Amino acid sequence: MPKKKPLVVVTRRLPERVETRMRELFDTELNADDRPFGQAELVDAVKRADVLVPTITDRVDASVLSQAGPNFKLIANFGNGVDHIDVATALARGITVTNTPGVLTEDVADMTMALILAVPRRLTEGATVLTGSSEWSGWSPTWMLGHRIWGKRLGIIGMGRIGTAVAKRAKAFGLQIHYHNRRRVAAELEQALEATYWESLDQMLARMDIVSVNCPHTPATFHLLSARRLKLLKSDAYVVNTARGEIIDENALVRMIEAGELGGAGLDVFEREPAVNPKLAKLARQHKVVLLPHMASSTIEGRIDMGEKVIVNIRTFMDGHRPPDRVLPAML
Ligand code: 8YV
Repeated sequence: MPKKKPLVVVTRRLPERVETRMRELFDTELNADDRPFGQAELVDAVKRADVLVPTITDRVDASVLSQAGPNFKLIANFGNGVDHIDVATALARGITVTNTPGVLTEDVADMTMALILAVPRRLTEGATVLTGSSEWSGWSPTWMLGHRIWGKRLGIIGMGRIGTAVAKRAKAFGLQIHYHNRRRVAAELEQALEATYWESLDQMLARMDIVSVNCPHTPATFHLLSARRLKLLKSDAYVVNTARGEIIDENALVRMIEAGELGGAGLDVFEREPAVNPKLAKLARQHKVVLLPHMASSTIEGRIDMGEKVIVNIRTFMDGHRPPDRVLPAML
């Protein structure tokens, strides 16, 4: 008798090519209308399935995991960050967790550069001039002046894959690279980037013109940029976040920008997604911040690559081998 295909529940719509391949390989349940799963639907899925393919819009918490059925053995996350999954509980229950690292690095780094430029160079403000109700009065030497980023100090928090990809781009833009990371990176990489390592995040923050958040959200990085740390920044410093909203104390950030104690921010992620603090939206209308709706990794090529990683992880696991992108306790 042929081996029974695993039941794989996918919580959101994925690119067609990925869904087609998953249907060929597995007994796949897709989410045709793309409505996010509630907790009851997640529980129903883990009770019946062998594999769950969630995304950041699912909360795979201890309560969901405690109701998993006997066949449920793998969470093959569609995404890099796993802060929406209680990984410790999953591992304790013998459930393997995988993610999709590497394939969205360059796309996220590109959008991080876009946000690094956006506020200093008044990008969104300028773009609205030609689509607004009044006509453009024309160029003048003192009009629409921003600040150059060339020669400024960029402090990268989290020098992993994405942080490094940001550093490479930023160096080419003439920024001076500084970074804070749990570990110092290899000497060759530091030399190539002409990067300065700061063991003390506090000391780095006090000296930066632009700060980019590129670390994962874990219990250790929740509000890493706390009200106290934000106060260490120069009053014209500018904060960019394409990682997770929870890493910055968003209320403190808003208060400081409103009070003119910080230059501004470029944010792709928010503390209570998809809700966005109305005060941030107001600051965006004043062009003090640029807000994007969590789209730093949103390329069709990237989503297909992510889907392929999910498929490889499921197949390897089902063949009885270690999947390539296992999330390990040391990564939490
Ligand atoms: C994805 C992300 O869009 O992969 C991540 O961690 O933050 C995003 O870029 C999303 O998480 C997909 O689940």
